[in-house]
Amino acid sequence: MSTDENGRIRSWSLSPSDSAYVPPPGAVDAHCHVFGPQAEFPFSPKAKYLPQDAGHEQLFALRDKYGFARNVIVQASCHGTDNAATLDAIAKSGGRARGVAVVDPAISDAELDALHAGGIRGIRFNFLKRLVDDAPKDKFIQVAHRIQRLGWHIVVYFEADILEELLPFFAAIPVPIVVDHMGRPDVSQGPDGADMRAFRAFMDSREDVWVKVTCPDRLDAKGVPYDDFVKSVRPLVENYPDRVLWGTDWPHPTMENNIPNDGPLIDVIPRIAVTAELQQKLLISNPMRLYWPDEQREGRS
Ligand code: 0GY
Repeated sequence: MSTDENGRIRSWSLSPSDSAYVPPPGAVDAHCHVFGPQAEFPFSPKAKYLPQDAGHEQLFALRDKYGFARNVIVQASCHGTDNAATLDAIAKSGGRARGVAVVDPAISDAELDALHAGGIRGIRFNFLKRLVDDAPKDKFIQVAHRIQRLGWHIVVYFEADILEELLPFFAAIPVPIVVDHMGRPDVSQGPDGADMRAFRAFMDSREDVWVKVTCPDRLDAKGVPYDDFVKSVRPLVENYPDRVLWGTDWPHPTMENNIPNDGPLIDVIPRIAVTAELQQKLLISNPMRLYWPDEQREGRS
């Protein structure tokens, strides 16, 4: 584990290799985070991990290295409900980043409006016990109703073993639902395994469920070149081409014991989205529809 003198962990590679795959112009990294810098944006006292700084400059350097055009910055649990680091990164992106916030359910409408002005387009509900202390479903549903007027969506992070128990909660969400990392299926089961079948049933239950086909490093225990992930996920991209999103997950929170190399992660893209058309949807038109609908309507992307 890479820990600094203050006990802060590093979960990202300092020298990621080049990727063979080059994304098409306008590609969006629709799941990434910023950490700090701590001196400016302190971590939450409730944070379950204490990372080294991974700020917007590093994120935008990674974006440029791999040929992405835009980022969707998802508030990480280590910053709790203080979205200042995410908002600062968005503000410094020159219009090339938008974000997903984590909020106290008691947030006011005026505060929600301010988040919208700062580039936030969704709220994240995290159900992973190792990352958050509680996930109050009743309050989450109230917030989901209150963001409807803003045209936002909900991002949910959960593990496959609680998908069924969450179905009534999802049914009460009145806005689109975006699922992080496919709800963490066991990809070694293959595309027809129990986890993927249950997830597809959820995708089929309503047309406004979207999915991030992300994190081979978290989901494929066999590692690079992530063949199990590719085998399980390619059919999902082909069956739901208009509802899939992709992201680097940089700086790979909590992966300090198995730090991924970003190059091989990016090289998974053309193996799960095997045509130029699928890649265009996955990397450009789908994330633009969710995060930059204003520019989509004007025909810019
Ligand atoms: C991810 C995954 C993780 C962490 C967080 O907010 C977070 O801290 O999302 C994880 O540890 O699985 O999407 O970044």
